[in-house]
Amino acid sequence: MIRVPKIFALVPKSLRKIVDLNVRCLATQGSKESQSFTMNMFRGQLQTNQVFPYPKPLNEEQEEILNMLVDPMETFFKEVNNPFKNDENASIDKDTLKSLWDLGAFGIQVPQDLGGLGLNNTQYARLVEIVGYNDLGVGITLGAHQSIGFKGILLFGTPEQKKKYLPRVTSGSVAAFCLTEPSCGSDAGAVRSKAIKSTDGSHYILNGSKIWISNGGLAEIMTVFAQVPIKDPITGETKDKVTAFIVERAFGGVTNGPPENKMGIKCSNTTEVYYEDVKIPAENLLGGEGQGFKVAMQILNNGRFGMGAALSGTMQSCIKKATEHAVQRVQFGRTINNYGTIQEKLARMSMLQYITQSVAYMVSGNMDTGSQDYHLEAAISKVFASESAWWVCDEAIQILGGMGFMKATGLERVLRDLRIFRIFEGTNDILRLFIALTGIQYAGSHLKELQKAFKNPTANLGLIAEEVSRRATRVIGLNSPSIAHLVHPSLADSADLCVKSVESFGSVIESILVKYGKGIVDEQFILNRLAQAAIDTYTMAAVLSRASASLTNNVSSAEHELLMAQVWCTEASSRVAENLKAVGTTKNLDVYTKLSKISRNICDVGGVVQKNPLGF
Ligand code: MYA
Repeated sequence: MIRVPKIFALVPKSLRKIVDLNVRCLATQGSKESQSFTMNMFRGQLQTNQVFPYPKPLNEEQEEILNMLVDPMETFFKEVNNPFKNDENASIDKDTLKSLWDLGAFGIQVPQDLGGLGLNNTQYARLVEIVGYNDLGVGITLGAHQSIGFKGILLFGTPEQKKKYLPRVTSGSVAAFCLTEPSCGSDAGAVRSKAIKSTDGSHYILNGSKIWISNGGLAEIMTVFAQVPIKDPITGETKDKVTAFIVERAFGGVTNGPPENKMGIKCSNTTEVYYEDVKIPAENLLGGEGQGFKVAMQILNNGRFGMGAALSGTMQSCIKKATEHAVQRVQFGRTINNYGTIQEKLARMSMLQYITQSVAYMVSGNMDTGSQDYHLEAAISKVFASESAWWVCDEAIQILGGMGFMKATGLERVLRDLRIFRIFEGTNDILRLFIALTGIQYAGSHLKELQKAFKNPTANLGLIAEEVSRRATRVIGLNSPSIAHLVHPSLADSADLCVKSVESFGSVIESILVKYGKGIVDEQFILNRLAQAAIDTYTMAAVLSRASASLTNNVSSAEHELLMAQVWCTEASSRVAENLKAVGTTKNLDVYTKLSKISRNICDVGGVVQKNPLGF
């Protein structure tokens, strides 16, 4: 009989008889091995394949093609588009839209033989970065069309659907993504629109309505999500399941409300859309009956890096305005860029832009080289970009002072435009939970396997030995995993900070799983802190990778990038430690309980509970 090694004792008893780890989570990764850095971080493991070296997915020809498109795009924004006018009119005029169609900007990723530019995600990222630099309202018109509007046809369309619709969406027919309803916002599965299949199976009849649909008043072609009653072939039970359809306005019965009066991205068109007895041919089913929820999620996952790319452009333009002001504005005898207060602002603004851009191109690069495991990183890209851009624009306004508050400077419009980015395409709050729960599920599945292995240790010695050795190195601190060989030598210390964050992540997740089991899904105070720690850790890895590549290739800004990467890793690793501590200490748990109680009190009385201090 093979003896189980004594080192077995290194695995805590609690883990050997792990509590119910059937964590019901938001995602599906199961126990499949993931290449995602973030997913593996939840197991305390370093998976660096998608992080190091920094992706460089374009060959010379692709770079050349991209360069040929960059100039006309920049010229369009300099000479044709007027963001002030677009905002003022709350629309984009016909000539401006026509120029965008002529540029091919509505079909960036559609294959060339179907009328598009045939670009990959990285090339798309570069072009939308220019869009984000100049006009986010135009960006949403373009993004709602291709990032989500017809993305489903690109990803899931049959060859016939692609052949029929892609040439149209590149030559004048606007597309829209129609998911949201009054009852269905963050809860994407709560769609009420209904499509009933005809008895001969030739078509569906769709009824329902959608709200806040970008391009809703312009779209000729829509990806629409509706419930379809589906009979289970085994149980015979009929259940409604979300299903995706390609719907043409020309089918009849499709109407829309007036353009919504919004805070920002005013020139983009947002309306309600109504479907009344719309007859959809059965061949317009997208991705199969009952597959609509996954189709929607995949479309959203696939488009999220675009927001990161666009917003890195927006931040760049805010930083430019703030810098131009800071170097010429004299106060107290010196230009204000000489003061530490302004220096810290500019440095932090620039770091956030650097990280946002590094993450966006890392995700697009991974997607272009065939990764399927990019969902958490895409969510991080969206969350990080939208929060950073808001902060950067706000600080730019602060640096400009009174000037920043004036419409003419253009920053107030950008700030208004930016506000929605933390809300749509998955609110940042929902995406934080998605990141944390998906990661936890992945870690949980591993622990579950381990739990099974311990039931029959002799048959699973390999798995157990590997785990035991991992734990031994963690406990003893010897031969800790390292990424020193993957980063430039000047970043070795910063890389250690990143590794430490990953390692502590693993042990914290394990103890959380042991403590809460499946109940973790309801612990949102904890989940938010874990998500924040994951965001900080992944962004550390992304900047380490990019700065290392710049240093190795002697890029002219390499020393500047080194400074930003070092500062980011120092500060982010401290935040990770703080957040990981905050999920376990009695003091913090007590704070969450109290916060929850404060909120309940507020809801009980319908607002602020206390009176004015003078009793008024
Ligand atoms: S469009 C509207 C955006 N709306 C949303 O994003 C909705 C957010 N809600 C959700 O994402 C989901 O409902 C959540 C799931 C995450 C809350 N990837 O029972 P479940 C799987 C892959 O846990 P729920 C807009 O804003 C899951 O594993 N799979 O689901 C316009 C499970 O699978 P299985 C996923 O509790 C903006 C199944 O689905 C994912 O309901 C315009 C059910 O899971 C996922 N992410 O909650 C922007 N999630 O059954 C314009 C779940 O196999 C573009 N699953 O276990 C701008 C572009 C930028 C500018 C560009 C310039 C050009």
